Amino acid sequence: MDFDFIPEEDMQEMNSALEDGDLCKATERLRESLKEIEKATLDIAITGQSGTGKSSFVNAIRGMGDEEEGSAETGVVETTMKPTPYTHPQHPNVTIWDLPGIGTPNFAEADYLECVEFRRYDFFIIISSERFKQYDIDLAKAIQAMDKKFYFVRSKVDNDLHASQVQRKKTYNEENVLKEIRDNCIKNLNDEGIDEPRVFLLSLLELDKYDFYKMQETVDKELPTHKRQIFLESLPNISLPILEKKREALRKEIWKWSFVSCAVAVPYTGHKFLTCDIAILVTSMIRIQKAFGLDKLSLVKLANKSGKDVSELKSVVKSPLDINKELLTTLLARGKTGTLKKVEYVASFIPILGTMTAGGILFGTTYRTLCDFLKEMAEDAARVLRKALE
Ligand SMILES: Nc1nc2c(ncn2[C@@H]2O[C@H](COP(=O)(O)OP(=O)(O)O)[C@@H](O)[C@H]2O)c(=O)[nH]1
Ligand SMILES: [Mg+2]
Repeated sequence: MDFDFIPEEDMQEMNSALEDGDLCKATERLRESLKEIEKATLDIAITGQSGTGKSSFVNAIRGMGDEEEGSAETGVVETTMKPTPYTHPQHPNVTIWDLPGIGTPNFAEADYLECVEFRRYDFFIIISSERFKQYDIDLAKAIQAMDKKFYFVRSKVDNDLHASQVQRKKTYNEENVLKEIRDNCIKNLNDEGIDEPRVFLLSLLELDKYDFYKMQETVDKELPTHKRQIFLESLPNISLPILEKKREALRKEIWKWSFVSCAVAVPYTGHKFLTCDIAILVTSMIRIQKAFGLDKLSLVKLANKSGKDVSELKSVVKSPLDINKELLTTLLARGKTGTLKKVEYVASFIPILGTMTAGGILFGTTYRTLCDFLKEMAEDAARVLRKALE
């Protein structure tokens, strides 16, 4: 997408935010909504019986390898009685909880949800590596009764596919095998009284395959608005469609960041002294960088996980790794030189900002600078992903 214009969707949102023509009120409202998004927390509960892949899921969803420090230990017999929280390394507001299997002998089924303090979770993921058992089904029903959301994950489908490949050398068809597994799971859950269960087939060793994208879309749709952003930003950068999805979600925030950062300047305008609130913009750029896994910590983690040297990954990153005031000032200055760009021209006619053309132009420059930055980051992220998979 080319960012030399402001999309209709943004224009409409902007116009409705500014409807009553009061710049201060509009800015305040935007600030509040940005703050709400920033403060949003996400607590995801992973449950299911021992050995099904819960710990593997916890690691995969946080973009971590099983051997990495701070990862959930996999392949061990369950001994935990208590939910174990795993904070997302780059997004501390996101916590994945590895819950003890409901089938572990120490756990009295009836008390399970109370013991794990079910209220704290935004949604539950119930994992099984075979057919869903009575425990899973009872648990799903209990969660439903508590008015909480849950999704079924059928893990280890890579094993099923492999087995089927060996058994049916001539007639093997991946799509058919997956459909068979999916239909079986759904029928099994239907028979037990769960209507329209959401079942996603995954391999926790290759999270980007099979139903992960579909699962992410479903969860995204069902989350409250202020939690969607953090959910999308924290998804592991494992495939191009996920990167594209993040880019789209972040793009929608850009006009808000630009507006809030520029609004401080408008009342005091006088073309010469017009500046925007740099801190807000630096924070949003850091957020973009983190979402795409291009901060130093994420790159080191990815290097470890993919067995590449971090310098190799960095070699395909074209944008600067250090985001600070100086960088932003340079980018804004670069954006300001030359003739008025279409985006600035359009922005200078945004009613409330357009009353002071300079405010409009400043907004336009900021908006375009962030859009360009986002575009470059998204492209870098795609190159890094390709390199890591090489
Ligand atoms: N092939 C394959 N193995 C898996 C998958 N998920 C987990 N495993 C393996 O199954 C074993 C148990 O996984 P773990 O995450 O410890 O299960 P937990 O007991 O539910 O936490 C480990 O050896 C994992 O590597 C998967 O999707 N595919
Ligand atoms: Mg475990």
